[in-house]
Amino acid sequence: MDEQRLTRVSKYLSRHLRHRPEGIGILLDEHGWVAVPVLLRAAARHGFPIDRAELETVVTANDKQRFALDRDADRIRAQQGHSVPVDLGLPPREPPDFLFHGTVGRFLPAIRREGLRPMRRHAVHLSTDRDTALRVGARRGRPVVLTIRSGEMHRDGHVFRLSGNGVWLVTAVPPRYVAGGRS
Ligand code: HQG
Repeated sequence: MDEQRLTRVSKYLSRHLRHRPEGIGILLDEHGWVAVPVLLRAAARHGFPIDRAELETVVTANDKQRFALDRDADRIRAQQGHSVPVDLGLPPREPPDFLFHGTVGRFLPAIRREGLRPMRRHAVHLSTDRDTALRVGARRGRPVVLTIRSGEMHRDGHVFRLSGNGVWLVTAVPPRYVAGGRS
């Protein structure tokens, strides 16, 4: 499976497992899962045939481990990043003292004013290292990395969860925990 096909299938799955299941007529269960044969049939019916082997390759080879199969490989879901309501069932976890968020300069005035908001997703995404945050920010322009005082947030009662692919999730970050911008 070449790189281009891998990316195309990954984008297609992200779209329908995170944002628009109804676009191909599938229903995600409350935890975000859909049966693999149901997904494959729906994709084929909507002009994007994917075979089972390709699906498994996309799950295992995905650069960010965006998708997970359940234990018996019967069902698939996106590990995070949803805009449709799903309960990923992730337990609360104590975060490290500092986490990082990648964004761009044009959002800084609003972020300073109101903190980080999840926008169209369910949660604000934070990473454990600056490099990942830089890459996330760079999707939108010249990246700025914000340092988040996550340890302090946690001590103040904010609930953090860690997705299956290593992204820290929190409902929002009030402005006082945003330590500083750095290009
Ligand atoms: C910004 C990709 C104004 C926030 C990435 C971000 C990540 C505000 C944008 C994952 C704001 C939301 C998530 C406020 C936050 N005012 N702007 N108060 N609060 N923002 O895409 O973190 O490839 O929903 O800084 O790699 O950029 O899809 O979030 O710029 O892991 O798997 O609003 O998506 O992963 O954008 O990216 P997003 P994100 P995938």
